[in-house]
Amino acid sequence: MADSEPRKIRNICILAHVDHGKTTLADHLIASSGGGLLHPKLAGRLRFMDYLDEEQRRAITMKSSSIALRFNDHSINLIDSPGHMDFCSEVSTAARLSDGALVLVDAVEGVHIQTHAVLRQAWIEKVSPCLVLNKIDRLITELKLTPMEAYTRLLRIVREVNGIMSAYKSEKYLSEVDSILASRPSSGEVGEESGVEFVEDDEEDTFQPQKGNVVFACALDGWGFSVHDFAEFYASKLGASAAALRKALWGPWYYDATSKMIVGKKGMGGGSKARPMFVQLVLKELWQVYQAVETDGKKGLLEKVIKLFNLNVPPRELQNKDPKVVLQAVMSRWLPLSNAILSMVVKCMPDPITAQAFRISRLLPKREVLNNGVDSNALAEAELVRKSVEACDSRPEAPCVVFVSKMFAVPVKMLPQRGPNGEVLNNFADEGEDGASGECFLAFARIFSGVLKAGQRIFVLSALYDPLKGESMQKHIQAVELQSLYLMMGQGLKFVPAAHAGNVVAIKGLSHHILKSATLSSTKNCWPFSSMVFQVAPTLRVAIEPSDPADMVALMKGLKLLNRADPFVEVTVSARGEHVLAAAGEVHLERCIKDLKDRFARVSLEVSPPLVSYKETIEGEVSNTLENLKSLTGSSDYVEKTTPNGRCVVRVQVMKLPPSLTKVLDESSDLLGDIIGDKAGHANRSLETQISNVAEDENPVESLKKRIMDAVESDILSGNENDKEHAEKCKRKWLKLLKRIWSLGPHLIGPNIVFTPDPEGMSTDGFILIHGASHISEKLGFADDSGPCATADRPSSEVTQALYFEGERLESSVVSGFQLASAAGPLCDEPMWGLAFIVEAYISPLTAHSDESEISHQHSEQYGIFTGQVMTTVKDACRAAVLQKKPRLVEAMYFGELNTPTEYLGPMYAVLARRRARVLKEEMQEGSPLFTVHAYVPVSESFGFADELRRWTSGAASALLVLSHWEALPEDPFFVPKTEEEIEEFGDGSSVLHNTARKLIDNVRRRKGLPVEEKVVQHATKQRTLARKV
Ligand SMILES: Nc1nc2c(ncn2[C@@H]2O[C@H](COP(=O)(O)OP(=O)(O)OP(=O)(O)O)[C@@H](O)[C@H]2O)c(=O)[nH]1
Ligand SMILES: [Mg+2]
Repeated sequence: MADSEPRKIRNICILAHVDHGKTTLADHLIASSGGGLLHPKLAGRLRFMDYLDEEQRRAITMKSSSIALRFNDHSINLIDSPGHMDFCSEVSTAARLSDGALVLVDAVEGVHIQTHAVLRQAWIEKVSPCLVLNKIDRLITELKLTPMEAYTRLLRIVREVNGIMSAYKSEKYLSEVDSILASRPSSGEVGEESGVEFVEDDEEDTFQPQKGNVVFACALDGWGFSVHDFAEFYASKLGASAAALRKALWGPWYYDATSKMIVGKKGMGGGSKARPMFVQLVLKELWQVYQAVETDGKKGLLEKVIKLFNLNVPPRELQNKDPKVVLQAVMSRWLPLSNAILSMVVKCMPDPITAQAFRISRLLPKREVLNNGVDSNALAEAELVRKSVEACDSRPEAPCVVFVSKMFAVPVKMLPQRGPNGEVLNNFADEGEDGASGECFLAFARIFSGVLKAGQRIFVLSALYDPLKGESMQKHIQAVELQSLYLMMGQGLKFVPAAHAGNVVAIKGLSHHILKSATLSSTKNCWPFSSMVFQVAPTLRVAIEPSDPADMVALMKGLKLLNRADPFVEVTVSARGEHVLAAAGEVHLERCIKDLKDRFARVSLEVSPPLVSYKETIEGEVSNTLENLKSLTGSSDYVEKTTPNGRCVVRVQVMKLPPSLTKVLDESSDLLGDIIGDKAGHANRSLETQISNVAEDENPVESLKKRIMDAVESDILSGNENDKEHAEKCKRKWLKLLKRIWSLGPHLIGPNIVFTPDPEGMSTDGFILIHGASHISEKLGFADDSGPCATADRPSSEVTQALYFEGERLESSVVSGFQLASAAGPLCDEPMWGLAFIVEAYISPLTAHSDESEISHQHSEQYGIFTGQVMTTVKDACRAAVLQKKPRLVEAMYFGELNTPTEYLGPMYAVLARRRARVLKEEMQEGSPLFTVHAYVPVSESFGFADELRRWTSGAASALLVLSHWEALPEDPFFVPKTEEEIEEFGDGSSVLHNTARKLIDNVRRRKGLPVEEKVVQHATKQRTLARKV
């Protein structure tokens, strides 16, 4: 099978929203064309492709897997994919290996959020889609629609899906989410451009039933048809041309029985109750069969249909007492599902040769190479390789190019034990640690050019490989000898000695060379395929440890295997030494843990509650910038701390940065790292790709400076719309401040700033001020030459000079103190967010009452310690300053899109309210009974959200969450009710339950082992009450 002629191959995947019937459909295709793997009687119930226990138990697909089918003389590699959000990375891996996609839509549920996502994925990967409108039976039996109503509904779904496709085509697509999250309004230019394209591309719908690329199906009962199937039938029956019927069986066309003509609406005459041909000739017949089976008295109708369509149904099946069996017996013979689907696949989907010519620009985009200094032979060969991928050259002498879209684990015992000639294969060889764990890793791959053979030597190229860079690329290329090749039959594997271009296979022998995905090539002179696009990032993090510490090694090994087996999991070790597992969502996480426990680590585990990150900030009246600035530069409002040896006094003031500035700093951390880290050459290169709105020739430093200025200015303007003078004053003050940026934190690039102290606040009483240096301002281009010169006013006495010298050396301690503080705030040791500090550190000379030699000894000894003292004191002072200025907790927010039928709106709002969600907008979806609600949901409240929503709405509501932004909780974590009203409203402060911020902080502190103030004894009465209840 693996050596079919490329023109006779189709590589396809099934994509859809969760539960729209992908795996059920696959069952029918396997039953009819899978070479006896599945008995037709079990089709639709077995869910053959869901072979993992967890998939069967939960009844959802969790991974994409492939099966080779045979239809007429065609080989069809079918990949079933999961529809659940958590596994959307598997959709990317499936789409990459396919040329065509069957996009399913449940006729009752209509287009859902994952339908959008999979259409987008297909579009990005240049996969040709066909539409399957599934679960048509539900329109008859559940919604009890008339054929006409059903037609209107189907029409609307087809239109909607076409609308989505045309939006992608015109590149005008900006999802709701994107537009809300986009920080900058799109410029007029872009709008105009796409407007032009939009007009151009309005031409043709992607999905047109009359073209045969839409199938109407009921995967459960095993039937389906395209309008072409009916056209053939009616052509002979009505004596019309099949071609005319194909066009007229969808859309506003009517059959005039008297004149035997196909006419438009007008031709039917006003007032007539005419129905479009699709309703009259197609849907009506279907409805009749369903009704005939349901109501005993109408058996005659059934016979009429059997006769009309000349069906051969065994009487035994017709007499069955179960109406479902009768229905399936008739329908699957009348309109066999697999026939309808597979003929559409063969007819409307491209073979690998056609497809690769079209997909090449996505798979291997053309590289612009400047022809100077590169190895021209290498370049020429790489071009040739690209050409042979484009042509899907399957000759043995063509370069062999393969793409591996994921690695997956199978138990070793599942591998075929015997080769094609009956020889026993040694499956344990060369698998090392994997062999010992009973798991073997296979690559899920497609051959794009040449012939791949078992035992062949091949190069594994990582995504960063560049054939023109020679020696420096060594770490991105490895030479490997492949072991075996298999044809995938769902869970089963069939040994094949070789496979030609255009086929999908599993490869053994790459487990130690590929982690997630890679390109394989028989020559070094080949560019790696472009990376796949994933819809979400793994964001749900938990810490994992073995229940028995002795099992640590097993756990680490297990994590390594899991990381390899799952394309989307991330395993890291946190700063505190915990093993952190990141998954895409709760269902994904649960499966990972189960896999770890049962397959990869085989030890019992402890899993922490999800680790949620927070930030810490202060409450700041953003609108009152000038006041803020005054409080920062005025000298009264500071926290003062002294080092233990009394030689250094630290005064710290803190203020909240304008939110827009915080955002710019946060978003530009990579860029700042490049600028600050002095990696100038590198910076220039990486910047253009980072910030898309930077014009090519614009200096990235300049543009960042401008963004910072714009952020500050917009903030000033929004706060002082009416007071120009005030605004000017603020701006001048800010400009001055921006010349004094000493450092950013945490990690030197975070969204917090420490400014150098005001040089005018001068040294007194023998104490001198550590000036600091505005390094960052200089690097960002803010400082100018006229800035204050710190050395100008230096007194010249020897002692003071030594002191100045010491002060300069202590500057780094001050910065380190600030770094420590900004990395761990006072509330719960989480990083600070959007704060500006001014640190004034004064040092005094050593008191000279000992003799000289002792001083110098003491001096040097204490100096070592002194830097540490200064650092700690600065850190403590910064943290204390934050505590004094109304500290607030900042939490991450999801943007959520929820869909629900109107009747469940109430329960859905209840769930949202319990989760502290903020509703942004709600609207009725046009032409459907669904309501769409947009809301912000705190990440900390999102765990179990989907489950709760499902429970409360009987599964009718669905939600999609994407990470959006950081937001400060307005609540004061230290709020204690004082006035009578407050006590009445919030209690006497004995319970922290009302205080969400406090609760969250305490949770983090407990997790980190920090002291938590729990008023256990203080409120003993409360405890007694509790005790009595128990
Ligand atoms: N009424 C009706 N139910 C169907 C039809 N097709 C599938 N179902 C049911 O829909 C449910 C989901 O079917 P699956 O095939 O598992 O759906 P899926 O798209 O593979 O789901 P995921 O892989 O988890 O995304 C099952 O209970 C099926 O029996 C249909 O045509 N009509
Ligand atoms: Mg499925």
